[in-house]
Amino acid sequence: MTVTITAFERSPDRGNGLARDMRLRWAFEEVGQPYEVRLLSFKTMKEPAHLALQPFGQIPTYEDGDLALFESGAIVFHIAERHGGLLPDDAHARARAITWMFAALNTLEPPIFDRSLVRILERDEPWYEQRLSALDDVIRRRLESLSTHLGDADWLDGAFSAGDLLMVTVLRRLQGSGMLEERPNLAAYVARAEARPAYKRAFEAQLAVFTASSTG
Ligand SMILES: N[C@@H](CCC(=O)N[C@@H](CS)C(=O)NCC(=O)O)C(=O)O
Repeated sequence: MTVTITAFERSPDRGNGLARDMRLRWAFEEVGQPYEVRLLSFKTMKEPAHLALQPFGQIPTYEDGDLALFESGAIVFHIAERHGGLLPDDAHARARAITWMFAALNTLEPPIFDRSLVRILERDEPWYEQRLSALDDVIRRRLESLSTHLGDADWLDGAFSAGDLLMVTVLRRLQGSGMLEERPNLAAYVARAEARPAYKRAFEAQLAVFTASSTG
């Protein structure tokens, strides 16, 4: 049975690969697992059938037979556990890679995602500049620490792992802000990940959805 995930019928990021289905697509491509995609409108995402799969009415979800999952990090972890290639075999190295998965989603993603939301939703508010500047300060501190950890290495801990996959999907949201470029090793880290054939296949697949929705 083929695994099915859900994604936006029309992604608000206009095919830039920032929606969280990109993480799943990339993980599937890295491990060589075929998948199908069910596209959802914003309206459909809030209806009972989807809420039964994703209690918060969001994408992505994952269905494999009678197993249904939500939360992109949990799904990437599930994919990585079921297939070789995204988590090391050595128990300690594996635990460290999982730690980086959590670091991406718990330490880096919250201020970076908040920054995106503030820029969209709070631009006309009197506190906008102050709030953006406070978030930028937090993000810069996080990036400095990450940059120091990464140093000259290609990946966060040895071979490319699910930790890198999630971290890069989070960092990509900063492209265009100038903040990644302030840390050349982080900009190179993201570029290195984006050059992976699996990443490119995943990106093209989600872009094709946006292109079809714009021309259809
Ligand atoms: N923590 C969740 C976040 C899911 C999420 O925010 N999904 C976004 C798309 S990337 C969404 O569905 N937004 C529409 C909405 O919240 O109504 C995950 O990682 O899966």
